[in-house]
Amino acid sequence: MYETIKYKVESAVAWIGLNRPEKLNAFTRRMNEEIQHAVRASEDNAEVRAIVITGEGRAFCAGQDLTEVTPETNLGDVLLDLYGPMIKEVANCEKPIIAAVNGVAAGAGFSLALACDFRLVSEKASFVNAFVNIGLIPDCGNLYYLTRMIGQAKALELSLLGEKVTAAQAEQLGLATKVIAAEEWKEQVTAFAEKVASKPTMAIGLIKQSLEASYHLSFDQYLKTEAEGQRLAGLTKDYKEGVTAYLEKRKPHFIGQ
Ligand code: LHQ
Repeated sequence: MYETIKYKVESAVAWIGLNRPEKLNAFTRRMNEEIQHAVRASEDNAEVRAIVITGEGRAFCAGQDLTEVTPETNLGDVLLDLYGPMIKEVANCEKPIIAAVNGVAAGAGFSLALACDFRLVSEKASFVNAFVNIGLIPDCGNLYYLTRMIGQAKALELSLLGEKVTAAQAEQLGLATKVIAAEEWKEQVTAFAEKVASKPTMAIGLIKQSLEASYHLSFDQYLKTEAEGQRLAGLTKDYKEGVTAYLEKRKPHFIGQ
């Protein structure tokens, strides 16, 4: 069914592989829609408790396929109609999403990685805020995330210069959850994803919502939101299991409910 991505679910992990390797997995309309669809399908599938987005071949994603835009393309409309819904699907996903950045992530490909909850970064990978190199501005929430993650000065530096940031630099900046050696890539990404998938999935969704809410609310409003989140977390089976396991001095076995 998918033409531009690979999709599979294995051991509670949904794997989304951007699959246009000859074009460094650059976004087409179709790929954009398929990512959105696959994230939604993963969200709706109770079996899935973690999602990994990665790239086939040597790149993660080179951003918009520049052979697909014409001078007549209204870029604002493309963002509102196509990229916005895709990036919101990722950003608002209640399940944990991991960007497994296997190679270069440029332009909207960088933004996609930023919208995920974790960035596992291959030592061969790099990030390029390439927009300025073609006379555009960072999009798909890029600056929203970048300023929060690495601060205004560095966010501006990356955005105004459009230069390659290596995996080691990304780690120093705080962009990388972990940098992984090329020969250990597959097994470490799988182990990390399965670890995340074994956590209390409902609590993870509520933690993500709570953190996002903190940016928009007064402290008083935030405390109310937090209390509601905790009320819901307290109703889950995983909470009961967590406390029981703690008292019984054993490792909890969470089921994501
Ligand atoms: C590509 C691309 C590409 C097509 C490599 N398109 N072919 C959203 C709304 C609507 C419109 C506007 O934009 C946006 C958001 C955006 O994402 S704008 C930013 C778009 N992306 C870029 O500007 C990045 C352009 N690419 C690069 O800067 C480099 O290719 C990177 C840094 C990604 C990789 O560099 P290298 O590793 O040196 O590879 P390369 O440059 O040799 O690329 C390999 C091939 O892939 C090459 O084709 P060829 O036929 O010569 O082998 C490139 O033309 C092609 N390619 N990116 N975005």
